[in-house]
Amino acid sequence: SNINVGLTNVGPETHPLTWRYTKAGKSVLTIEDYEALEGYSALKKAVAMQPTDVQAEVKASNLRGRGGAGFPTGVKWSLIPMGPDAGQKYLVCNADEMEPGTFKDRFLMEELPHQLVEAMITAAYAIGASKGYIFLRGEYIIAGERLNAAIQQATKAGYIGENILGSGFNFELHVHLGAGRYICGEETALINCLEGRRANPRTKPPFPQQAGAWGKPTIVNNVETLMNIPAILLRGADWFKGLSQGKSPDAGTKMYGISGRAKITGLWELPIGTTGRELLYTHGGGMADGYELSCWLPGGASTDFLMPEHLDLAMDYDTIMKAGSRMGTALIMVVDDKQNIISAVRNLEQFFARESCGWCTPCRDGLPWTVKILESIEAGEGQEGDIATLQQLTRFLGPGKTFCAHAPGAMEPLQSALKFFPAEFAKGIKA
Ligand code: L3W
Repeated sequence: SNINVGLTNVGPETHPLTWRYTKAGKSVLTIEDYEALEGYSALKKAVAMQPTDVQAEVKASNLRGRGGAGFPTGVKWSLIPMGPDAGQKYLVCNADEMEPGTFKDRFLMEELPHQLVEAMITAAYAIGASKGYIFLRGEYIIAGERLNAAIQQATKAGYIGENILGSGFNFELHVHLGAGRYICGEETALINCLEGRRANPRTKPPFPQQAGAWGKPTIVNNVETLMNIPAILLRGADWFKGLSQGKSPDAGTKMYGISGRAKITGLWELPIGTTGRELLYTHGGGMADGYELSCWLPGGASTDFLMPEHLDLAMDYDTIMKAGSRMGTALIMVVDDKQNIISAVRNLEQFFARESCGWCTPCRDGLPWTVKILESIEAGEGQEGDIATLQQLTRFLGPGKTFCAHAPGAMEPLQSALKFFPAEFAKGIKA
């Protein structure tokens, strides 16, 4: 992998996600190498427990979804019907990582494919799902090859298939390649795509836990979320809760990252609650020489910009929410003082406009309109009233006005840029 990973001296007691990679000093691709590093021991422990007890341990750990929304994983699992009459259920891993500036799941899958496979078998046991799918971004060729190889090895070793480890539990696992659409990362669009339908989001409720893939109860979890499960089972919920820092109840560690003009860009597994300043200055070495920080996106393109004065906030879900943004994927994008903020926002909105599925009118028509206005402001050709129109669009495309979170997410960088950089927008209006 060409992803720069800043890991030193980490171990299983502090780094549930990446310690095997550091310990091995390289990717852990074969089942032998993985088993030599406690691999599949969490699954062995889990199948000796009642599925609902596995669920209870995950709920007690306070693990929250790492795809961006931070929904409590144990709560999500507890909404799936259990018992002998529950019928067919599915476990789906959302590996359609396409959030701009986000490359954590790619690293985890490429370097530690067995950890995701073990996590999925364990999670499937806990929720009683006999079929699992890894919905993988189509461009993630290496991850696909390594996951398929890991699934083959795990099947040969008896961890996948019939009567796993004598527990009576049966499970099959498949990698399903996406075709390169951002909207497939929205869980209901993902489910439609998996079924071979057009990837439009579905209305919620019903949530997938009640009616997901092929109308059956389905749990959709992000790659990073799932890859915490083996360590939670091996070391316990209290240990996991003790890994985070800061005041929030958020538990565990997080893959944090940096892109943009920092000295060092890449990925770090750090305690949840690490500040933006520690991330950027201690791990990223600060801004590149000759550049100053203008603003930053805390977690992908669909979050609100924060300013340098927000760097001392703990990067956890609630603290960043209170500051007016969202932690999202926690891979920050830094914008420097030489970058035209209008061009940066136009670039993001072009991405969102291109990736709209076109299902609902505000998103399909509102995003290209947003881009058109931003292009004219960028060119210094903005008309009187354009800024007010952009403000209005942030409301018309905001939460509750569209079928899914795509357009509201797209409005986050725009609304915050309008708030923090009014003079830059005004400069683009023709006198
Ligand atoms: C049962 C309820 N379940 C919510 C479940 C829901 C879903 C999860 C989150 O994603 C995020 C955004 C960006 N009963 C429930 C319930 N759930 N209420 O919880 O749901 P929600 O609606 O909060 O968020 P969402 O619409 O699923 C939006 C992030 O996704 N994003 C892109 C991320 C991209 C990547 C990537 O490329 N790796 O992660 C774009 O917006 O951060 O927070 O499972 O069913 N009452």
